[in-house]
Amino acid sequence: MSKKKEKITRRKFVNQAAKGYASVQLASVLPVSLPDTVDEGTTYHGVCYHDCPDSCSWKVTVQDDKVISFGADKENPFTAGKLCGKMETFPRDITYHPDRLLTPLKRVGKKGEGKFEPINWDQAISELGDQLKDVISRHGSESVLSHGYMGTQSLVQKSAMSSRFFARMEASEIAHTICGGAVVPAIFEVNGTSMGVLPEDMQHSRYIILWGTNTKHSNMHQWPYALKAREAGARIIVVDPFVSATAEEADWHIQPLPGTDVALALGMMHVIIKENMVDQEYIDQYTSGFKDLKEHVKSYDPTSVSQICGLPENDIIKLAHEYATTEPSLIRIMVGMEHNYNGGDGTRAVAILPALTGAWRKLGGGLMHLTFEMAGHALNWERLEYHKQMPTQPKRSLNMVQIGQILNNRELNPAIQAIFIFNSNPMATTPNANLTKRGLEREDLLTVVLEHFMTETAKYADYIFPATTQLEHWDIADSWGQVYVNINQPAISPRGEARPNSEFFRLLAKEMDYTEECFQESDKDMVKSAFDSDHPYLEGIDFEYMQNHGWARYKIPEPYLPHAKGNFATTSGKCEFISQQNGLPSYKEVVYSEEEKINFPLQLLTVKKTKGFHNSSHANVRHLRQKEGRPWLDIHPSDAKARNISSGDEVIVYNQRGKVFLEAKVRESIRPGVVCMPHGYWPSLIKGGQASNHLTDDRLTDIGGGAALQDCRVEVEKG
Ligand SMILES: Nc1nc2c(c(=O)[nH]1)N[C@H]1C(S)=C(S)[C@@H](COP(=O)(O)OP(=O)(O)OC[C@H]3O[C@@H](n4cnc5c(=O)[nH]c(N)nc54)[C@H](O)[C@@H]3O)O[C@H]1N2
Ligand SMILES: Nc1nc2c(c(=O)[nH]1)N[C@H]1C(S)=C(S)[C@@H](COP(=O)(O)OP(=O)(O)OC[C@H]3O[C@@H](n4cnc5c(=O)[nH]c(N)nc54)[C@H](O)[C@@H]3O)O[C@H]1N2
Ligand code: SF4
Ligand SMILES: [Mo]
Repeated sequence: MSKKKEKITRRKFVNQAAKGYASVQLASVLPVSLPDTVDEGTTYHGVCYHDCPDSCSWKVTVQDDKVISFGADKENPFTAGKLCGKMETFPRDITYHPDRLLTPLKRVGKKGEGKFEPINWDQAISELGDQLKDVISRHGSESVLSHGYMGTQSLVQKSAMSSRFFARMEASEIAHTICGGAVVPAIFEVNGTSMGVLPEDMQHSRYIILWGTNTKHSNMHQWPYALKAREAGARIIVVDPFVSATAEEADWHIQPLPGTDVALALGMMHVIIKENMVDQEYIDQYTSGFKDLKEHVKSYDPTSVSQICGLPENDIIKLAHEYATTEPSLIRIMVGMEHNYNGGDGTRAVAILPALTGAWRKLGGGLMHLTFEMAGHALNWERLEYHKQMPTQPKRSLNMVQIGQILNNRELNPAIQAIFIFNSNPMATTPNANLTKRGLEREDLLTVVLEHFMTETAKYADYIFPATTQLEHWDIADSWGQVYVNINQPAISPRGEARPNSEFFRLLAKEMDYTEECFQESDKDMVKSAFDSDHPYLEGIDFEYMQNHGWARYKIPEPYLPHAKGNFATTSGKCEFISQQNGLPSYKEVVYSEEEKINFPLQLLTVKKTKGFHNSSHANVRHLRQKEGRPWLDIHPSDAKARNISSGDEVIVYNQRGKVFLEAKVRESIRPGVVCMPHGYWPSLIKGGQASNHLTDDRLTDIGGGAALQDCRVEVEKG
């Protein structure tokens, strides 16, 4: 395979190591001893594959097909010389993990029992092809469900080949709703786009509200821009029902009850409009629906909002004042705020605020959300999403939040008879896991999993195929949190018999007699074709440039002031306060059954707050798990006292769906009536075998069919 190589001499290696580039050297990367000297190696460009806004660039140096150094690409300004803690040791922790799956496996025990025997690729693909043909002939192609998600968000291994395969088959596809399912459509209803203030322009802001996002932790390369702004006089406000790592560092932490953001934003509007702190000219020229909004927010007075949100009235008034009178003001949202029944309307209400005050006029002012549309414009999607041009298409889309219901629903027409799970671990990451388990236990369900590890989900497979990691395959990464594009060059040969997801689908396509040319395209060619684009964002950037540099920042005209003069991407071209589909945003009480209200009085938040895990990824890495310690429950002293619970006690958190054993941490960081546990621990690696999503409900958000994960009621008892 011809890879663009940068020869590295020993001197150069030592120099780079000294500069900190070679942040992880051989001894800590490989389970073998360190040779005395490193004479030379070959350095490759790569990019982090995680579903993370930062999409960091890395460099990896290889000698004799072994990784000898790995670390952040020092030259990428956004990566800023540092990968996060969990990724610094990625080669050792994931690629060379002793438990890595290195051969295809076939189930020999009962479903879920975890008993498998190795099988060779040819045999496994041949058996699978036969079984799949049988399923399709008896139940139709829509009885096959493709359940791929964002375990890698790099485009080739995420979906470029698999989408062709499932389009050709006319299978059912899974709707990707669990992350961004509510915030994205909601923001589009208001602004017609998710694009707003560029990440780097946060440094120009003077009032930054980090609204339901744990920047320091989930978007750590954004945090320095907040600090830069603070050095220049900005205040940093965090709106979060929990004292997150970011809230701890905020100038002001506003701690509303979960799911009440919509009321808080409407309450701010009430004050802003009543006290005439609006930018009337901006409103008149660039927005629609103000008259109705003005009427609507009259009922969201500080007294009423204070009761909904559980906040002092004065805080609501003060926040409205500070926000409306400090320029430029910026609201940063990501995903944290969407995971409740009011998630969509909360997003819409927050998105209206910058238009009301005209914050969009100044650099660093407005809303900062997701940046995926940059790549959407720049790259050649006709090639990347080739499946969209195929004459056959997936016919049915099913909501991943309710995978448990889907697998158990025999009334579906047709019911699901075969499922392909790749880049995802639904037993750990989707709600109501015990229901999913029941579905995956069905003897008549053909389950195929492509994985690096024997996850809780993989245990239920009939066939498991070992997948390559980011060090072993080609790929390309767009980003949803910054404005760089990266390529990923394979640096080492695949370990064992691991193969890229794309190769699995190529082989199976052949077995299924899918003879179309698109199944011949190589991964490298797919990467290449993505840069076959004449969009101005990619001016001077082609595949060759990417081979040499690894990454590129889109050529965005600056200063980037997307809505200084309106220019919204809605059908009216205006910021739409009233959505055509959903009217004005409003607060809705979450409906629980009487039984739930009585038996399960506490609201449980399951939050991605472990530094060492990425969703459920890395939670099987011993040193990271040791750092995180036992999974725990934050509980307020008043709730703990009522249950005779002290810090350090084992507690059982339970509801009608599941039961989880945790260690109590009694602290004020959580509000009375709310408890919080980390999300990400592998159920199989903690006591009792159940984790966060064994408790969560699979109810949907108000907009977009997202996951209302945080609307979850539990009771807690001493264990
Ligand atoms: N270290 C690490 N980084 C990650 C991830 C990871 O697992 N680990 N996951 C990545 C992924 S997939 C994503 S989507 C992003 C998500 O990153 P964020 O958008 O920051 O979302 P979360 O981390 O889910 O939640 C952020 C905060 O929202 C708060 N929150 C919960 N409910 C509410 C509410 O009703 N209102 C408000 N205002 N706040 C609420 C939580 O307490 C939490 O502190 O992070 C990415 N980065
Ligand atoms: N309770 C609760 N649940 C949540 C959340 C929460 O905050 N609370 N957050 C939600 C959010 S925002 C998200 S994005 C989802 C994430 O949900 P998932 O996408 O299921 O995330 P991961 O747990 O990281 O699982 C990804 C799997 O992909 C595998 N993988 C990685 N790279 C590859 C590859 O190249 N090939 C193959 N075949 N496999 C690969 C990894 O080994 C891992 O097991 O979880 C959601 N679930
Ligand atoms: S998980 Fe996020 S912060 Fe960590 S290396 Fe990957 S992209 Fe960077
Ligand atoms: Mo996510």
